[in-house]
Amino acid sequence: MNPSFLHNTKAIIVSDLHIGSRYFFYQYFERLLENIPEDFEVILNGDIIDNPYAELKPPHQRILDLIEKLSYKQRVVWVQGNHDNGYIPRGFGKVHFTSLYNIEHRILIAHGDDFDEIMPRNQAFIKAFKLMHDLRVKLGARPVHVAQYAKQWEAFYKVLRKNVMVNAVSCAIENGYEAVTCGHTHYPEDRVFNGTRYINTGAWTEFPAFYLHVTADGMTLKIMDE
Ligand SMILES: [Mn+2]
Repeated sequence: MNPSFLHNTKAIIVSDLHIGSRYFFYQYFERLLENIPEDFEVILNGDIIDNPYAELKPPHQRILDLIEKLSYKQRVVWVQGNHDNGYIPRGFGKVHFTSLYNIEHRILIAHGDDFDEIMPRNQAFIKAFKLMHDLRVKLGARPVHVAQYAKQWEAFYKVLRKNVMVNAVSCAIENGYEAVTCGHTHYPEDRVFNGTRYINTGAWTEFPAFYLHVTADGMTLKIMDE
């Protein structure tokens, strides 16, 4: 078979925009959107909206409007995460909502919360953690997203990251994918585990932000730092 026929999808994959969160770097994301060629699929891999029920400030609403606009020109896929699970805005352009996606069996695309066995089981811990984080911000520390704050607890954070990666890779292998991409951990990384490539696209609540660039030639985790 002709490999260019097999690998003809071009795509940009991002995760964890957290639109509505005060930490969302909307200016950088708007710049990325403006520069995506029309022959690329745009795949939004979960936690795109921080809180589906909160009202959005104009620059954040603008990003949603731009995504909707884009969906009339090119394929836009919104893979749901834990923050935007079940969120399907009415009449939201031609955006295709799903809980799981893939590109030609090359890469499995999942937000990652389904692979996370740690966070959902530790609701009490997370509550306490958010409380500590809020308190710290109130006491005058530089405000950061709670996930960024969690990175200071290195051992805990490592376990969390690894758990998502191990389960994501097992799922990719079981279903015959060469690679898997997730978000959820807010930790960008591109590595090989058990012979399978695992790419995490990080989060747009931290600088620099990342996106996965997929073409016939390969997949590259790119940095958006200007
Ligand atoms: Mn997230």
